[in-house]
Amino acid sequence: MNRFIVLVVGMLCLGFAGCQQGGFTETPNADIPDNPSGGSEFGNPRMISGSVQAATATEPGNLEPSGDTSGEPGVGSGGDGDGSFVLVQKMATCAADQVVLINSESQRIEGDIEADCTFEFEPATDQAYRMEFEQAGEIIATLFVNSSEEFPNATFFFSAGQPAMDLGVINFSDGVAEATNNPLLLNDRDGDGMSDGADTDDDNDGVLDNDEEDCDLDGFPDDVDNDSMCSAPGSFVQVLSVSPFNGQTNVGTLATIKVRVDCEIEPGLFDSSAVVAKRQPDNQLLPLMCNLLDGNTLIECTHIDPFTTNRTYKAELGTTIDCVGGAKVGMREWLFETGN
Ligand SMILES: [Ca+2]
Ligand SMILES: [Ca+2]
Ligand SMILES: [Ca+2]
Ligand SMILES: [Ca+2]
Repeated sequence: MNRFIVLVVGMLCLGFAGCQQGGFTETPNADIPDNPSGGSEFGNPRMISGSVQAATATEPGNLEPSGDTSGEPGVGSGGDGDGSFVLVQKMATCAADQVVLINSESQRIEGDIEADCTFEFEPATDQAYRMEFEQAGEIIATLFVNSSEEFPNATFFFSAGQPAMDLGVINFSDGVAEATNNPLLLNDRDGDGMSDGADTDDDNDGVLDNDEEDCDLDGFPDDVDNDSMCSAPGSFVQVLSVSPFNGQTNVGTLATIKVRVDCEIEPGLFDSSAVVAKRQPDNQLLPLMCNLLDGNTLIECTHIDPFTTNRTYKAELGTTIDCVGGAKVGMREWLFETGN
């Protein structure tokens, strides 16, 4: 009888996601209580779930004559009927096979996307993350959490004390992943009742979200970036953040380059070729046309010729830029990689 109870409990556990961490490779934190719900208090894991687009792949070479019901593949034969063939192997697949969360120290929390294209896992709360999607080990898209805005942002702070985060369906387009349920609307970092998506100062530190500084340009603002190597700006005004961020991969070939600065740029002194893109390693220059936006605090650069696919580019703010009142933005450079 006792054996029977042990067996039943074991079987219940196998069917219960809370007894294990699903397909995720992160070792469960020993501090997490046995209660599989984990609670929603500070530091406990919080569930993230969602699903990715389905895609259909066909496997070439699996041909058999039409009308053949024998189940045997037609090998080299034309089929002795009308000579027509049908493609027998069509595989339903998912647009991505792995979801990865990357924190500001470049640590990865990886998880499988199941055969039905869904995923769910419980990363630690009170950290900033970037979410990327991979197919066969290659990054195919980065989740952008405010892609409709002038300055797209890939990082989001994953706050404690909130219900599970269901991202809904993730759609992919040109290296950009977009969730039907935006993580910014499912987080409230400072717990003031206003979601990060509606709150203009998510961490309530008095600095507006648009003005938070990312000194190493990796997409994680300083105050959530444990790995950041900040230095004093000296006499120069800081570049606050850039897009694509330093180290971004799978960047679209027509992506605009954006630079947010900590001053109002003097439009009369602004040079529309102030930012340049150089393909690596040959330094071939791609001409950019830059304009000022957002109260002259945002430089946006477009280009008619596309970036070369699958190459590293160096973006350069190659000259100092004059601000209203006489301050100057210092020179900066950073790298990103294009996709297919
Ligand atoms: Ca808030
Ligand atoms: Ca906000
Ligand atoms: Ca703030
Ligand atoms: Ca940073």
